[in-house]
Amino acid sequence: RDDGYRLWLKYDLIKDATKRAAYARSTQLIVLNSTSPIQKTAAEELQTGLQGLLGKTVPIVASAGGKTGGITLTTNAAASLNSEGYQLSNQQNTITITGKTDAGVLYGAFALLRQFQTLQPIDRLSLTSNPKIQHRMLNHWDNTDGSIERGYAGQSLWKWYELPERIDPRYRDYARANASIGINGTVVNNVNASSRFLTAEYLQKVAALANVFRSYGIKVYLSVYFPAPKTIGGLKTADPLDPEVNKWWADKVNEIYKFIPDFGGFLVKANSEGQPGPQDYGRNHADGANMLAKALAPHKGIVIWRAFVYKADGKADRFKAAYDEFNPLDGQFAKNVIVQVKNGPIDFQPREPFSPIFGTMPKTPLGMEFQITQEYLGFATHLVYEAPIFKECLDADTYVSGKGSTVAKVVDGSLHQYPLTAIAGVANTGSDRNWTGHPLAQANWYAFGRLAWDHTLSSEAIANEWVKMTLTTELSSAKTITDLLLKSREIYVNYNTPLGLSRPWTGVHFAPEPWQNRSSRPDWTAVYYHRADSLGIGFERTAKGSNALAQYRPEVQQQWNNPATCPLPYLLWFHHVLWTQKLSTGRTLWDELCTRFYTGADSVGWLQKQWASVRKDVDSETFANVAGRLETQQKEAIWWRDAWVLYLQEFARQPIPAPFKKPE
Ligand code: GCW
Repeated sequence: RDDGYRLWLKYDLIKDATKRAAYARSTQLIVLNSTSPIQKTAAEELQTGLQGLLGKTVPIVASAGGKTGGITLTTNAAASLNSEGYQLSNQQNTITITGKTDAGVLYGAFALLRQFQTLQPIDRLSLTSNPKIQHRMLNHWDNTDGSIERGYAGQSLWKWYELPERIDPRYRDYARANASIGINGTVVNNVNASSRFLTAEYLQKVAALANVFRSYGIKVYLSVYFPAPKTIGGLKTADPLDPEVNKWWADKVNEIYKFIPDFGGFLVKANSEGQPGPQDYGRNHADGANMLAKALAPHKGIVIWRAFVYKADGKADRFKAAYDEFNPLDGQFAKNVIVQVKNGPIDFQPREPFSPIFGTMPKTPLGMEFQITQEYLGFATHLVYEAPIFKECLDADTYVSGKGSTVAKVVDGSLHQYPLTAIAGVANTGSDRNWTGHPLAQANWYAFGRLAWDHTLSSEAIANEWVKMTLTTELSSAKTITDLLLKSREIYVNYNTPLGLSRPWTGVHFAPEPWQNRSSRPDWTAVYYHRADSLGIGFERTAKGSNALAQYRPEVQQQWNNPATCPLPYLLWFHHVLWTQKLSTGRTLWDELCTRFYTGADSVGWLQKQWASVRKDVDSETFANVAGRLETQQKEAIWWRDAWVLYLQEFARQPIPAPFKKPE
């Protein structure tokens, strides 16, 4: 029985005895010649993994004593690796894991286990790997009361009421899972932050978590509430240029480092969606970020300042807001500040063009923010494998320094030589036994970590690796599941927001509401985004409309500014297109939309069939869990299709094209 708790660290016995014997030859000892807690973790993880995979207890020893056939852990400051990279080699059945640092050894240990888990040959093992991005982080939108904003897998993992005294063993399992994919930082609380997290009461609790995560190479960060000097400091202002406010933050930061000596730093959402910030005092984002940066600098802490901002203005184009506020500040941020940008200009939609900011701020380290939790992707009910979403953005060419200036090269610092680099994923974890609600959503956590380490990996390779480690090593079923994961995102897009539609929601972000125009803000209605009318649909962002396209380099504009040549997945992001317009597919816009809604919904049936075919190779509990969720998804995909088609038909006034049938 498998309830999914063990994630991709299952370590079930390898069935093939010949394989086991081959691996056994090089795994007779684990040689640990270090007192570092992180290296000790590495050795123990190897021992745990090998116990399961090979069914034998491998001793951890301080010296090989002349014996061959073991695994040696070692650090070498002169190795040509970056600070967290590793090297694996096998010579005469003796495996060496080399890191420049202890963390490198830990990542190397997990990489070696991955070789065994995915049944790779190891005789001539020779592998070098370096993370391309320094700060690889999860952002938890978790609150003091245990709820999670946009969390769909139960309550928060952090039991604030029990901390710091009781340490839930799950905290360690969380750290193991993250370390195994190279994640080295975690922001434990919501960006819509409570100032309570900065009180001594909570700092003790956060310190207790940090104590668990430390030996897995993971640093803890906090989201901060910008006016905390007022709410918990008793000051009259939180103006970032006020000397007393500066002193308050400096003292607070000193206090934090007493609790957590290796504290990572702050994440800040300010002047965004009603959150206060420096603009309340006539200051700008750089003023706010730099004030916090100054307090953190003596401790080597960093500030991650979010660029997710837009005004409650029904006339403006929200697409342009972040660029307008941040672009003029390029080069004005302190050295220990990273500006964290969501992948797209709006908000984690099923498909968005990359944020124009990535192509326009060479003097400011820009971090990437992806959303792993499926806020706009059917929560934990619909199957959407997200690696293709992440890759689509990372591989996009900004042209900022000519052809080949991909978003990935901006974010990993190689293009502009950023001194600091970061990538964050808004976590999809929660208190559900299987961590992510949907068993296959574990793949999204996994994929985020693997891409944060190495953005050149393919979505397919990551999916296949995850499937083999988590579900089955039977080749044909592993291939079927990989294929189903890879197609899942496009299927969702087809019934949810095809051809570049976006945000057909108001508050809940789950059910179709393309007609919903009652809202507390003029920019939170559905029509604000889709712009359907009697002539056509889509948001005109060329010079004929909001001209948001002008925020991109000319080469990028060229790809998108002509409706006749704009790739169909992005069409309605940039153009208001007539219902009767013929598209490159030979269909009119109306017929193409209908075709996508219908085939998208039908394809969920295909997902179900594919899943049914792997039954014999997947554990029964996971099988039934996924099958049940796919059934719900099928029902809801039809619901999406019908809602959109019937609503848009009121504008388009056209029949549903054959062979599709009008919904009842
Ligand atoms: O996507 C929106 C979400 C908010 C979230 C906000 C943000 C944490 O609906 O729940 O707030 O983005 O990213 O700040």
